[in-house]
Amino acid sequence: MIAGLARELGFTRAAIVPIEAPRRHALYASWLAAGHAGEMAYLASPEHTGARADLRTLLASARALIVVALAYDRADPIPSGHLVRGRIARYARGEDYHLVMRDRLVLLADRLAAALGRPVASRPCVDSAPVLEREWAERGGLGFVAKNTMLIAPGAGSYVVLGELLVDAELAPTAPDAAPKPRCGTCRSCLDACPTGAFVDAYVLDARRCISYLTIEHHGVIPRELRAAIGTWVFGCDVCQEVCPFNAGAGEAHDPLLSPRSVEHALPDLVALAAKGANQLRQFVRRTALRRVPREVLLRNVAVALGNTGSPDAIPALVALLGERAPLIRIHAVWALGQLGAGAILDAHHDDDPQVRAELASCEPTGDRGTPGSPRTPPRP
Ligand code: B12
Ligand code: SF4
Ligand code: SF4
Repeated sequence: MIAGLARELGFTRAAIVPIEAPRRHALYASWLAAGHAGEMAYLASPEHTGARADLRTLLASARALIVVALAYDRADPIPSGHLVRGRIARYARGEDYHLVMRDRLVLLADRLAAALGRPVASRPCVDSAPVLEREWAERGGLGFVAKNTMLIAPGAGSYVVLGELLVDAELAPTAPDAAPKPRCGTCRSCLDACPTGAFVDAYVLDARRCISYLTIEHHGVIPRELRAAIGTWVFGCDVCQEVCPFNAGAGEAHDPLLSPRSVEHALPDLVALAAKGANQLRQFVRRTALRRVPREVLLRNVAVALGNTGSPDAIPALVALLGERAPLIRIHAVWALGQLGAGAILDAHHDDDPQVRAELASCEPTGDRGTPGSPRTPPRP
């Protein structure tokens, strides 16, 4: 019944899991203890760690957990023109999946109540809710947790987002509770391809080095030694999924709401993005996951990406960013201009902010900066 209701609502996969203790909570705790969560302090709060250990903390009357996966668009649109373009992670190119997922889970609860002929107490969970989402998806048989830590649903691949619905209805589990079978074999493509070397080991990611963390969760100055490796990602990163053989091919049908809203929401013209004022940017990010970062953080990311394009066409946009009020943006614009060999411009820039001045001082002196448009590639960390 649940599978049918979920399919009607557009979910790619759905399963029912009994309310039990998770098996990987100790791994989660050791990940936190190692400091791999960086500044995501909420993950270590007693409310979060407690609720992740016991689903009933979220709904005391819970009798079953419905886990779902929703596929998003994996195809890159084909842009026209020869603009300097950045990249936005695939999950963030369309309607914010948090909104889509929550709405669907609420509908699923309504349909379940109608099918059972009685009211159902429920609690939808997605992403920021204190739930070990990948473990429950694996326990429900939706797929397996892979070396890149992604839940891979064979057939659909890893380009799926997860959600859960706790319900007070007694529902029969849909998957045999067998031990999950990792299917990566000897492959380690994702671990080797990660541009910032964020994997400590298979199955263990140090978020502090992950481009997704650096461009979305971390709102301060990006460590200098990681900036070049970020490449042209301005929000999130898909490299460890792009190289995965389980993502080869077209995949299964995805939700149309999760398709890129426009080419600019997938492969944005960085010069145009850098020039957007507050209102234009608000419009651009409306109802997308991009709205989760403040303007200065997005423009910080755009500055880094412009610096990594190696294109002289990026220089005027970066000069304009030097006029931004937020020192965070100016710091990264200075770095980016240094990458593009625009030493004369930096020599002429005077700044009142001590952090921006420190960034200017850490750029090499004029003469060593090369000619504009000839980027220096710093050594990999
Ligand atoms: C914090 C967080 C991040 C952090 C840390 C990610 C990480 N790998 O830990 C950062 C900001 C880096 C991040 C990045 C991304 N995220 Co995120 N993130 C989360 C969040 C909120 C918590 C994850 C967490 O608890 N991490 C701590 C680790 C220890 O737990 P875990 O990821 O569940 O890992 C399990 C395995 O590693 C396993 N494990 C450990 N050792 C071993 C050993 C073996 C043999 C096995 C089999 C398993 C295993 O146990 C762990 C506990 O279950 C979840 C939502 C949620 N509530 O769960 C979304 C979530 C994981 N993120 C998601 C997405 C889409 C992404 C990105 C793809 C976004 C992007 N394109 O930029 C990247 C992917 C990077 C990556 N390779 O993980 C999706 C993943 C969907 C999927 N198919 O797996 C989730 C589930 C959100 C959602 N609702 O869909 N994310
Ligand atoms: S999302 Fe990018 S930076 Fe993060 S682990 Fe995967 S490849 Fe590395
Ligand atoms: S790239 Fe290879 S090792 Fe990495 S998740 Fe995919 S199959 Fe597993």
